[in-house]
Amino acid sequence: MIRIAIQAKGRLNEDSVALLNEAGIEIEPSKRKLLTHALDFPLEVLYLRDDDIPQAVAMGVADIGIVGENEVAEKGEKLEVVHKLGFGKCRISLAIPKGETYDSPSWCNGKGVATSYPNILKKFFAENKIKADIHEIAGSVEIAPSVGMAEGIFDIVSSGGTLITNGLKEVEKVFWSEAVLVANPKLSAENRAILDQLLFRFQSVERSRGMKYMLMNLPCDKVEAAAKIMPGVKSPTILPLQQKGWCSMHVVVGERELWARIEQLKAIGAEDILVLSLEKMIP
Ligand code: PRT
Ligand code: ZN
Repeated sequence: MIRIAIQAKGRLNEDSVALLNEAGIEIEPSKRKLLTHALDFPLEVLYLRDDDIPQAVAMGVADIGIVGENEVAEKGEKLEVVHKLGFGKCRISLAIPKGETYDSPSWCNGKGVATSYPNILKKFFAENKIKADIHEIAGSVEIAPSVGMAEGIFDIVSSGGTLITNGLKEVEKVFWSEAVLVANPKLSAENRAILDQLLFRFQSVERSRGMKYMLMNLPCDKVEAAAKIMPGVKSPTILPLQQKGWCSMHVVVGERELWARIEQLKAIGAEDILVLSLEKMIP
């Protein structure tokens, strides 16, 4: 049995639960409980605040966890980052009142900067040889300049809307983050095997994202040309139609290139094109 720590509520909770579900792992929906069991996989789910996940995994209270790279870097615990998960993308940036002129981090010299990420900020200041005051606050960092608590802020940004609403501008993008799967570096061999299984499922889910399954009819003498346009994963599947001289071609394709490829295929005589959604891709 492996124990995973995920965020109890907040920005990463929904995507973390969805990822487990898509990997075929049903977890009891009750969030009133701190600990729940997966129904058909040797997994327990521990719901925590995101700030507590790095330490919980480092201490072995949980074996693995899903948390933002920002928390991993800030807490500095000894963790193995197993895999990037592609959601919860954001950055930690320096922002200052929009009327200020800024040309380098030296703007911060002698000033106060409010943040929930003092360690990452300390490192940024050290790298840029800045001497400034770090005001650590737990939340609502973006209001610090307007209430006179600090001159600048160092906080998470995703769309940038919150900065604009608070009359601030982003002047340095310092740290890029997304949700990651982390593990205790001293997992038992049994739990390492379960982690590998879980990772394999996560990767299969990722692989199928944005992929479509496509079928079309085309004259058999166009199959070679069509396979050049749509090489598929290994190569296309070709089946004969009952109508002589016609074939059916099946292929997996990325959604982004779909329309361009369809134009090319139609130009060489493909017809009756079907595009279906794809649930899992197992290599
Ligand atoms: O209760 P708990 O401690 O678990 O949650 P929390 O309130 O500390 O964290 P939460 O749920 O807000 O965020 C969890 C994680 O999501 C963060 O640690 C990041 O890894 C990631 N993440 C991704 C974000 C954002 N995007 C984000 N936009 N975390 C916070 N924000 C904030 C941002 O600071 C701003 O105040 O959301 C606001 C909106 O951002 P804009 O730029 O889109 O306006
Ligand atoms: Zn938090």
